[in-house]
Amino acid sequence: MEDHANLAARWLAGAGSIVALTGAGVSAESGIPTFRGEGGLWRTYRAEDLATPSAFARDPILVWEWYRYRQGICAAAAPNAAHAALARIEERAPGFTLITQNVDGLHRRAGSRNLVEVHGDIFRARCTVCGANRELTGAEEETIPACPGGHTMRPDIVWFGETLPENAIAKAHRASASADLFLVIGTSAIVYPAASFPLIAKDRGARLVEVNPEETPLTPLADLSFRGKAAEILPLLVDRAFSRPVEDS
Ligand code: BV8
Repeated sequence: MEDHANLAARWLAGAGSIVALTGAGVSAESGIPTFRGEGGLWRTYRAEDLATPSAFARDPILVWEWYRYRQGICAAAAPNAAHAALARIEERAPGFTLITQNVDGLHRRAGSRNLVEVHGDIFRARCTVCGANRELTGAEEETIPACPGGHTMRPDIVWFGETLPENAIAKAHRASASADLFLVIGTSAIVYPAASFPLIAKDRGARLVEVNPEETPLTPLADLSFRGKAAEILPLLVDRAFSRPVEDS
C-alpha cells in the first residue's frame, strides 16, 4: 500500500493530462446513500424503478417525491475530503477534467469547475414543452415544479433509457481520449456509457487508478486499484503528489 500510494502520487504529480470519473461512492462519506449499496432503497423502490421516463409518465408525483426526498439529503450534505482532494487536483494540474455520474452538486460546492455532469443535476428542472430550465432549492412549496408557462417540469436528470447530453458526451470523450492518467473513484462501473470513458482512456495508453472499497469490472484493468474509501485514499495521494517538491516527481 505504501509503495502503491507513492507510485500513484508520482503519476499524479507528473501526468500531463488527468481525468477522473466519479460515482455515488465519492459522496458516501457525505451521507448520501449510494445507488446500489444498502440505503439505496426509498420506500420499497429501487433507483432503477423510478429513474425512467416510463415511471415519470406513469406517476410524476411519486417520481418527484423521490427527487424531493433526495434534494433534501443532498442540500443537507457537505462535500467531503474526497471532493476537496479532486478540487485540489484541478488547482494543481491544469487541464484536469472531472466527469461525474453524480447529480448531488457536491463537486461544484467543493470548488470543482472543469466538471462534466453526465447524468444531470438534481437541483435543476426542465420543461419538456418549452424547454425552460429552473434552478430548485428543494424547499419549494409544490412537489411538481411548473415552468413560467405553467407546464409540468421534469427533473433535469438523465434517466435509464435516455441518451446523455451531446455536449457532455463529447467533452468527456475528448478528455478521456487524451488522458495520461485516469482516476476511477467510487463507482460500480456498470452504467454505460459513463463506464466506457475509463476504457477509452486505457485503450489510448492511459494509466488507470481505481479507488473503491470493493472490486469492480474495471479492477482487472487498473494499473493500481486501492481497496478503500475515497475520503481516506484520495487526500493521501493528493497530499503526497502536490506537497512534494517538484524535482521529486
Ligand atoms: C443511454 C441519474 C442510450 C438518475 C443515472 C451500453 C451502452 C449504452 C447504454 C447501455 C448499455 N448497456 C445498458 C445500457 C442501458 C443503461 C445502463 O447502463 N444500464 C446498466 C444498469 C446496465 N444505460 C442507460 O440507460 C444510459 N442511457 O445509454 O442511452 C441507450 C438507451 C437504451 C439502450 C441502449 C442505449 C443512461 C444511464 C444514466 C442513468 N441515470 N443516474 C438519478 O440519479 O436519479 S445512473 C445512476 O447509476 C447514477 O447516476 C449513478 O451514479 C450511476 C452509477 O452508479 P454508481 O455511481 O457507480 O453508484 P453505485 O451505487 O452503483 O456504486 C457505488 C460504488 O461506490 C460501489 O462500487 C461502492 O463499492 C463504492 N463505494 C461505496 N462507498 C465508497 C465507495 N467508493 C469510494 N469510497 C466510499 N466511501
